[in-house]
Amino acid sequence: MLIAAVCALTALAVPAVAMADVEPNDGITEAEGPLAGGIAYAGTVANENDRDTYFFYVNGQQQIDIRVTETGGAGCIESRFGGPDNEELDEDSIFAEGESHDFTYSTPPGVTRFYLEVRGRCSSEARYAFTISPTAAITGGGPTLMSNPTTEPNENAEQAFGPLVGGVAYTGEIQTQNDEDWFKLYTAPGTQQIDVAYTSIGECSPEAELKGPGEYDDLSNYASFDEWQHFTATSASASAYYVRFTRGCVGSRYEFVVNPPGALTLSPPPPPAPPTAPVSTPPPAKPHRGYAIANPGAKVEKGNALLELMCAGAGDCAGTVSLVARANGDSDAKVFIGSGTFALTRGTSVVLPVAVSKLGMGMLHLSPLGQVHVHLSGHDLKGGSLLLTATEHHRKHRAHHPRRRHHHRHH
Ligand SMILES: [Ca+2]
Ligand SMILES: [Ca+2]
Ligand SMILES: [Ca+2]
Repeated sequence: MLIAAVCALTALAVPAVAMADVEPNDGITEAEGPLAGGIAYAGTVANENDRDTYFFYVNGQQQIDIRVTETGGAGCIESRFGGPDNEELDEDSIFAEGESHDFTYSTPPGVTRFYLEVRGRCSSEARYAFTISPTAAITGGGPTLMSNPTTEPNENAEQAFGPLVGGVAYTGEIQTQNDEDWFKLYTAPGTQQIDVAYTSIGECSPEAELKGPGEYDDLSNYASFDEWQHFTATSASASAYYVRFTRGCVGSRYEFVVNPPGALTLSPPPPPAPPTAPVSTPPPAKPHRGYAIANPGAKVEKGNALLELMCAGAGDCAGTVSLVARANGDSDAKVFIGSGTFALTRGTSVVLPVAVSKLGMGMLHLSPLGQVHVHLSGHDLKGGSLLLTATEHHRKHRAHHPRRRHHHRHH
């Protein structure tokens, strides 16, 4: 028991020591990790051109401390603490010989990735060590992805490299002043959320673009050096997307990853379906409340008119029909101008004489079941025969608008 207690005390007081700094680890696309908590990592920067990049994952809301110590080399290091995309959270560029600096941070809920970078400041070698605590706050997570070089030519959509696989890191380079690097990816059927993470590896950044299937889907931005940026898009159905890198300067390199893997497929989207004829499923029979005269320029006059009814629905049609008019200038007052009864089997038609006793714009009222096509004709009609078509209530506005025009003409 005593031995166990002593061991536990020793484990607390003296953290395990691990050699880190396995080159290449220069930047986020080569970052070393994921690191563990409570371990003293040690490394060396060769000169001012060397930087060592590490990453680790924190589980949940924690108050973490990353203590970086200069351990040899006349204070020739600087260090930087980065967030999930290596955006800078804090930096310390002043390390005296043997000095330590603590990066402290309250982490958000969930599992979050953080980066730590140590850079050389002198032409000579410098050594450092660092420890992340508390130990229990640090959790596991995905490794740095292997970079997959892409091939030329890929100058346009037809030549685009791909289809890309999700969760794979692709790299490329702008090799000439007019080099364009195109990549294509296919989204899986259904609604898919895609994320394109991209970064510039060199100091000279190319422009990145995500081109979607829609006219306004294109996103573009300059890639940032050693920092992940993202394009996010919602694909409503299986579609082709393109990622393009252009501009920048000759020699600018980039890396990008599309996620999640399940949102992508290697199968191209089906060709756009030809316009399909409206499906002829007959609507259920329902009472027709009213029909407006479609031709607003025509007008019923006094006398006998002929009303042709065709039973065009799925079933038989029967009932009574009244032709009413709306009094001049008062859209609510209705004046009865004629009526008839009918009984039709499906697909047949009948012509009913309608006595027109009042003038006005026609409004046909039916009280039957069944879908009825109505045709009104006769020598007493001005402007020829009237085709009366079914008008639902929500189309009122359309039926009224021409009437206003009509009235204006007569004022
Ligand atoms: Ca390095
Ligand atoms: Ca290229
Ligand atoms: Ca190219």
